[in-house]
Amino acid sequence: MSDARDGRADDARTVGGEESDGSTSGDRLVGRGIDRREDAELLTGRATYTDDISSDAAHLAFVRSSVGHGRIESIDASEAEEMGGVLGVYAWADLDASPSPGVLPIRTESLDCEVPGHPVLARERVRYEGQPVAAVVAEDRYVARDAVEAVDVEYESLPAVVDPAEATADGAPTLYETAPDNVALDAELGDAAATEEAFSAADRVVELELVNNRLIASALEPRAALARYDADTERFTVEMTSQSPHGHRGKLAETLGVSESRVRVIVPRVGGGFGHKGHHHPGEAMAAWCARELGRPVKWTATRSENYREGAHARDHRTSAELAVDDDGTVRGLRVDTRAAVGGYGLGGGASMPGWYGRLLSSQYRIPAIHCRTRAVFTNTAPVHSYRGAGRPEAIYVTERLMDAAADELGVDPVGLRRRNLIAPEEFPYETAVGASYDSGDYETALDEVLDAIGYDELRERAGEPGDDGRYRGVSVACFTESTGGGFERGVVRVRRDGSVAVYAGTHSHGQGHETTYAQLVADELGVPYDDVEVVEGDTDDTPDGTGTFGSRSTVTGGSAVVESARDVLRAARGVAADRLGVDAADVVSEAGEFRVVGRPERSVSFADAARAAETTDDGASEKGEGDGVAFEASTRYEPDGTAYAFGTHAALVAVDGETGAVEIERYVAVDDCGERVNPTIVEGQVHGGVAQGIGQARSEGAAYDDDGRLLTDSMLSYALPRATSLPDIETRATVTPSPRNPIGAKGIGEAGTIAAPPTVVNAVVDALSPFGIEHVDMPLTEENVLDAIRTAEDEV
Ligand code: MCN
Repeated sequence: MSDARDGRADDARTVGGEESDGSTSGDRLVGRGIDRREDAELLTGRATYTDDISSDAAHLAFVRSSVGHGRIESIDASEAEEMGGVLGVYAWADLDASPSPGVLPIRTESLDCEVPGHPVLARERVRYEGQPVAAVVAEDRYVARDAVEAVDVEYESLPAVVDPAEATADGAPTLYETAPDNVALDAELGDAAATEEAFSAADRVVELELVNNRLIASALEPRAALARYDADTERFTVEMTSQSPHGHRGKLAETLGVSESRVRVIVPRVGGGFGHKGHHHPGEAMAAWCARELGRPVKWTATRSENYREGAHARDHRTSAELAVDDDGTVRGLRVDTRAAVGGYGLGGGASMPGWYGRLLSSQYRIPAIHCRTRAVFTNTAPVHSYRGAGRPEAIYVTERLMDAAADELGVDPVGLRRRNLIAPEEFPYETAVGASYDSGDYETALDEVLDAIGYDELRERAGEPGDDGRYRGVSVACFTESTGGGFERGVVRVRRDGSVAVYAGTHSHGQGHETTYAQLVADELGVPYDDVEVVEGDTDDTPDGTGTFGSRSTVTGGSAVVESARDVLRAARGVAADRLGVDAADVVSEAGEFRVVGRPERSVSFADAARAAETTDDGASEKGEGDGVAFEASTRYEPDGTAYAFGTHAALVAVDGETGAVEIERYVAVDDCGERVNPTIVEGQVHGGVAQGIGQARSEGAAYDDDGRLLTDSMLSYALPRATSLPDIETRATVTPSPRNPIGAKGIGEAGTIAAPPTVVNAVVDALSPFGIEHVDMPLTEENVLDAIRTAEDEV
C-alpha cells in the first residue's frame, strides 16, 4: 500500500479475502456487513411482483413482427375480433386516431439525423423482428395469446442488416431515409492531431480488431405492467417493473400525451433489471393506453422470448483499436474507432454514446493522447440500450486487451507494462486525455493485492506450457476504472413524533439492497436504532423526484441525498434539544441518539424526546410540529461535486483444453475499490453478481441474428447464460480509497464485475493459447470458437 497521499483520499486501506467479515468499526452501522432486511421476504417467496398483483384486469398481448425489416401491407384482425373474450384489437391507426402521440420519445438532439421515436405499434414499417405490430386485449392471457395467433399480417420483406460494421458499408440496406449510411451519430472524443503526433513519435503501434458481443438482459422477472385509468380524475396509475419510477412517469406521460401529474407509477418488488427496466418499452405504454380505451385495468407480462426479442439488447461493438507504445513500455497514445449498434430505433442508450464509452478509455493509465471515434449505427435488431456497465465494459475491454497485446509485442510481462503506466496516487485529481476527471485512486495497491492473492509470480512461471493434465494454463490481470454517481437525486428524511424515521428516495432498488444500506446511513447520522428507520422507494406520489437506479449511482447520489437530509434533521433536533436543556445549540453534542450538554454529559435529551418536543414547538427550519405526527422533515436535492471513479484489478487463472477448446476458470480474484463501503457484504454480493455476468459475456452469451434479421437466440435454451457449474469460486478483496466528492466517501459498485471480468477472462485464455501463436480470440469463448482459433493457428503454421 502506498502512503503518499494528497490529503483528500488519505486512507486507502486493504481489506477482504479470508480475513474480511465486514465487521463493525465501533458502533457505526456503516461499514458493517449486516444482513439485507429485504431478503426474508424475497427468499421465502412472500414478495409481491407486478404480475402477482391480483385484479380484475384484462390482459394485453402483442402481435410482433415476424420479419427483420419490412413494410406492413395489411393487418387482418377480423377473426381475432370475433373470438369470445376478446375486448379489442388495435394497430397504429387506432393510436394515431387517439389523442396520444403513441411514440416512445427518444433524445434526437444528440443524434446527427432526424429520426422518429419508436412507435408503440409499428407505423407502416417494421425495423426489427419482434417489434409490436398490433395489440390484443382479452379477458385472460390465454385468450389474448390465441387471438394474437389469429391476427394475419402481410409484409413486404426488405433487405436487412444486423451487423453494425456491415451497416456502414456502401450499399447496405438503409433503415431510415434521413440516415442513408445508417449512422445515427458520429462523435469524436479527444484530440485527433495530438494523437496522430503521439503515434508518429512512438516506437511501436499495436493493433487489434475487436468484437464486443451482443448481449440480452436476462433478469429473472420479465417486464410487466398493470395499468388503471380513473376517468373522474383523468389519471393513470401504472404498477410496473422499473428501475426509474419518475423516469417512467415522464416517458409514459409523453407517450400518452398527458402531463406528468396525470400519471402515477408504482413499482413493487422487481426481480432484477440490469439496465433494461430503466428503458421505456412499448408494453407498459400500450397497457396504459388500453386501460383508458377500455375503461378497465389492463395487465401485460412479457414472455421470456418477448423479452428477448424486444430487448433491450446490449454491447454489440466492432472496434479497430491501436496503442502507441515505446520500447521501454511507456504508453504514448490510444486510437479507437468503434461502430456500435443501436438497433432499429435510436434510443440514446449509454452503451453507444461517447460519453459513457470514450471517456473510460484511459482506464487506470497515464495516456497523454487519446482519440476515439464512435459511430452509433442503426441495425435491424432489437433496440440496444444500457446494460450493466453501459459503455464502460466496452471501453475497458479495448484498453485492457491492448495492454496485453502490447506486452506480447514488447516481450514483457503484462503486469510490468501496466505498472509502468499507472496513474500514481499523488496525481489525483487526474484529468485524462478524454476529459474524465478522476477523483481519487490508489491503483498500485489494488494491483499488488490481486497479484498477492492469486500468487501471480508463481503462476506466470507455469503459464504457457501444458500441465500434467495436458491443458494449457493462462494467467491474467485486468485493471479498470468506472464512472459512478452523477445526475441528481432527492432524499427526504421524516422523523415522526415517536422518534421513528422514514426515508423516501427517488431511486429504486431491484436487487441492490437500498432498504438496508440507506437505513444504515441514516441511522448512523441520527444515532437512532437501525430498526427504527424505514426506507420507502417506488411510488411517484409518495417519493421525491428522482433519476433512478442505474449507472451505479444510487449510493453516491441517492445515499448522499438522504445523508444530507438526515444532517438537516439532526440540526433541527439539536435545536429543540438545546431549548429543552436551556443552552445554546452550539453547546450541545449528539452522541448515539442523545443530545448532551458539552462538559455536562449527565444533562441530556434523547433524540426521541426531542422529536416529541418538536410537535409543541414551532421554530426551527426543518421542524414540522403542527400536530401532523411529523416532528422533523428535510428534503435535499443532491448533485455530487463531480463523478466518483471506482476502480479495481481482477485476475484469473484458466486452463484450456487444446483438444476440445474447453475453458475452465480455475481461480478468479477480484480486488475492488468503491471508496467507503456502506455494507461490505452487499458490496461483495454486487461484485459476485457482476463478475458472473461478465464471465457470461466472456464465455457463453451472444445474441445471434440470421442475415434476414431473425433472432436465433430467443430463449434460454439458445441464449447461453452462465450456470453455477461454469462459474469459479469468486474470491473478493477490497481496497478503500474514499471519494472526496460526496459526503459518504463512496463510489459505486453495482457494475464493477461486468466491466472487469471480460478482459480478465479473455486475457487469461489468450495467454494460455500463446503456445499456438494466438494473439486474440473474440468473445464468447465457447469451445467452438476456441477450437476454431487453435485450428486456424495450426493451419497457418
Ligand atoms: N454499496 C455500498 N457501498 C458502496 C457502494 C455501494 O454498500 N461504496 C451498496 C449500495 O448501498 C447498494 C449496492 O451496494 O445497496 C449497489 O450500490 P451502487 O453501486 O450505488 O449501485 P445502484 O444501487 O445504483 O445499483 C445499480 C447497479 C446497476 S447500474 C446495475 S445494472 C445492477 C446493479 O446495480 N443491476 C442489478 N446490481 C444489481 N443487482 C441485482 N441483484 N439486480 C440487478 O438487476
